[in-house]
Amino acid sequence: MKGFVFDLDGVLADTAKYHYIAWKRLADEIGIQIDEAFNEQLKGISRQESLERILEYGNKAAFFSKQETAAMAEKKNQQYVELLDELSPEDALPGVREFLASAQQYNIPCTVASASKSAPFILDKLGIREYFAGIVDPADLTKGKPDPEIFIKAAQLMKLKPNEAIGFEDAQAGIDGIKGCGMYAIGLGTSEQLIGADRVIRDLSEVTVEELICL
Ligand code: G16
Ligand code: MG
Repeated sequence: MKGFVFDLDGVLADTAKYHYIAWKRLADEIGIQIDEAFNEQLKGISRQESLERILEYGNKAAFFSKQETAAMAEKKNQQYVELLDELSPEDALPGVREFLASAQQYNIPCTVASASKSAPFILDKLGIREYFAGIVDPADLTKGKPDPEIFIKAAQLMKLKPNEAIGFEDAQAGIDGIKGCGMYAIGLGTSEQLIGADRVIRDLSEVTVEELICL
């Protein structure tokens, strides 16, 4: 294995809680009740598609125009970005910094495959952006996760074929995308939640660069 591809939310940092707070505020305003169980379905899913899922869940999709939903998505994002201001280097999940520093020592490139348009800002806040050879721009994608496109692009940024890299993901949509291009998938979570992952771990402190490059 010659490179690592990282999802952001749920792998490098727990930003899902901020997405949830911002979506819940918006959903409350339009009279839709969402809870944390529903929020699981939004992990790894783009902003626009997340909003569509919320509106469908509340049977309100037909009530809003394209302009209105665009304004709602923008409002949610403003709230989300305000909440991100709290992020600091201590918010990197367990093992993240150590793993990235070790990959750098072994000269193994790392890239980010996140659906979030705020990925560069978050990596700066966490103080880990310097470890990445590239970040896939979700604006360049024709399809979001579970389509493999984002993971193929992440491998290309390292000049690798997908099957020469390992992808880390916490969402089923992401595992499906990784496996859809023949990449080795490490899921962060439990094997009941992450069907099809080649290996499941709790967090990055459970693996070493040394063992993974030998796969
Ligand atoms: C993350 C989150 C999703 C979010 C998406 C887009 O994906 O898991 O809940 O909707 O990014 O974020 P933004 O609205 O900031 O563009 P990932 O791929 O990092 O897990
Ligand atoms: Mg994720």
